[in-house]
Amino acid sequence: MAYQEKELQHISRQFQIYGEILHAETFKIGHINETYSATYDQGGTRVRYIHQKINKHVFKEPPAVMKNVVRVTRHIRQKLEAGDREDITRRSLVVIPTRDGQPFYFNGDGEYWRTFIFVEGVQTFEAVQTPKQAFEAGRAFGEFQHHLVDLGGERLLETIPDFHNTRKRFASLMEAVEKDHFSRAKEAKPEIEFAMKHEALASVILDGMEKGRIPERITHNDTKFNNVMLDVRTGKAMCVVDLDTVMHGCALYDFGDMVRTTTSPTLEDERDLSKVKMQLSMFKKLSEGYLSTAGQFLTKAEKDLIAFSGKLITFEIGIRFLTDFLSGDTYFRIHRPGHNLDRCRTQFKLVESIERQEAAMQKFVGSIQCPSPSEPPLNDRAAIRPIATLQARRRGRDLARLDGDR
Ligand code: GN1
Ligand code: MG
Repeated sequence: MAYQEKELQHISRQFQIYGEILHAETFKIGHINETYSATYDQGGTRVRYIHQKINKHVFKEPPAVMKNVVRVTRHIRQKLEAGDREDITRRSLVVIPTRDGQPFYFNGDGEYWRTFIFVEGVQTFEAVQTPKQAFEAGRAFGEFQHHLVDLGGERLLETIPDFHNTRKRFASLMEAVEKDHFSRAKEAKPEIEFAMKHEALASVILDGMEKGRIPERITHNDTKFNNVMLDVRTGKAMCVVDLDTVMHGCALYDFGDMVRTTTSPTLEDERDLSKVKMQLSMFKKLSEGYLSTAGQFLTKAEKDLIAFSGKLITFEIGIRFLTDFLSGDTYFRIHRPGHNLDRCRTQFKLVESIERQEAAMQKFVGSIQCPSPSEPPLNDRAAIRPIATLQARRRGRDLARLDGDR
């Protein structure tokens, strides 16, 4: 990753930002895109924006990615406005268009850049620290899915084909093992065996969807815990980010990735495997949070596979890391030799831990009371009162104050 100050200044001038750039720094170190935060002087006030270079090797059609992102963020914004929510630009990403009205800038080097409002007063974490954070992550992604249940218009574009097609992911692994271009298969023998032993997992949800038992929905598809921004002051989830893979999928894939990234106290590349475990206390809060918002639209078939989904997605990401290790580390950015193999080992250890506790996890989910479809999610009840009611209440308060003054 190379931050080129001159280049960034040039990029920044292409967007509808009314200010002068003061400085910029590398922001989030994800595995895929390059992200910078930049500070501007705007009429004497400092404001920040996010500039991001889209990884065009991973996202073959960046304009399609941005088309989806604009549709999704606009839809969510309308929902928040209709609900009279406060702090709307901290609750959903806002895409800043270029000076000619495009949601991205395509520079002469064939790179695609985009800009978002910088959400202030929030933080993200690589690993969960408290059960409350797990609850918030679940609630936020459940609300995200809920907002998109009625997204109208044409189908969202598939930004990465077969992204969560676990059968194809498994087939790619087998191909990489067979080719073994980098002679690394011997180093990963136990992991390859583990994957082969668990092959049957790959078909469970796909079969359910193919047979129409599990519905297709609009989902986030990359619900890592570090993609939820938490308010610094209250600890409440404000905004979910990283919307490049929002497309049609299965709600359970999103929940599964939350289990993968919120229930173990470790990072995704922890080398001390004795520390890697699915903590039931975290899972309980995560699923309560998720069902407080998603519980009103999920079907029984989906709810029945909630614990399983954690095992499946952890397995899926594990085989993706393993495939990349065997193929020469071309997809996920690595920071040391063997990094993808370490990441794979951590995932498989977590799969085993989930496996041992799956029955208890599912039993707990069965005991959670979900909100009924007509009922707004628990945390939102006050916030989504009709505007007229809120205005009447405010008027009432003002009158009471006047009465007191008399
Ligand atoms: C990638 O870049 P990041 O961290 O948001 C990947 C996810 C994986 C994740 C594993 C487009 O996400 O699918 O789950 O790494 N994103 C893409 O950490 O492949
Ligand atoms: Mg991502």
